[in-house]
Amino acid sequence: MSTYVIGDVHGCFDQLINLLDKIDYDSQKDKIILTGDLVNRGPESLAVLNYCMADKNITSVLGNHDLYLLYLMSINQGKGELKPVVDAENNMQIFEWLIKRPLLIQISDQSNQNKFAITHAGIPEIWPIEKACELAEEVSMALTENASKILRTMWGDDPNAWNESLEGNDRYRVIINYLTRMRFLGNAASLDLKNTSAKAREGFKPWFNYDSKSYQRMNQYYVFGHWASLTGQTNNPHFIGLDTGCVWKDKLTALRIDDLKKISVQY
Ligand SMILES: [Mn+2]
Repeated sequence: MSTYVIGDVHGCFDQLINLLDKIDYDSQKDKIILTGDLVNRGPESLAVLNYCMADKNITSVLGNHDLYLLYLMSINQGKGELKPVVDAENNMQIFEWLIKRPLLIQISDQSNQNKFAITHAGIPEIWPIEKACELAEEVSMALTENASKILRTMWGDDPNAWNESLEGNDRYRVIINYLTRMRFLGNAASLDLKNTSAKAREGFKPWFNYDSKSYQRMNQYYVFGHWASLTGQTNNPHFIGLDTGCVWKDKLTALRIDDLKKISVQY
């Protein structure tokens, strides 16, 4: 029995199947957790969703493109590569499955030595794991209770930093932006959401440049996707980037959590 985390698939169904073949995935024994962005940009978003929904041992955290799809579905408006999903016969079933995916999954390996916090974009250092879990859960509850309102009001870059006193839509929006869109952070964990490159602008640094004491103390790993231009390079073994640019004709990558081995297939 193995657990694998797989990076952003973005509708690249053939590459997902190739990777599952390569790791010898056994749906009776193994588990798969995707880092989100199952859909959009690539050619076969609907096939990816149908495949994942049909297998109870496959799940995902929500990515920004998954949330965008949920938004389009909530207003019944198909666009680009997402049109076949919005118009699909089983679109209600897809919506119900996707909206129930969490924003954060924390798991342990079999020996219970190492812990893995899986999100689409990452977790800012200002939130200890427990706090991040609470906030992710708070958004999930709100999405369950009032999906269309949250999906309509979550767009935008403001507020640009966390503040405990935030409430309502601003609070949900900033939590979603940290967990699904973050790359660089500045002072007081302010988000730079405009820069999608791998190079920080002045005054900012990658979110995973944690104070070294805080990441080494526990056997805690942070696993994320989203940042394709990093090509998986964080220069810190506790922060594992798995978006290796499959949709940009590069690689799709899986991490086996028990031995931290990475396995990739080329587009
Ligand atoms: Mn993303």
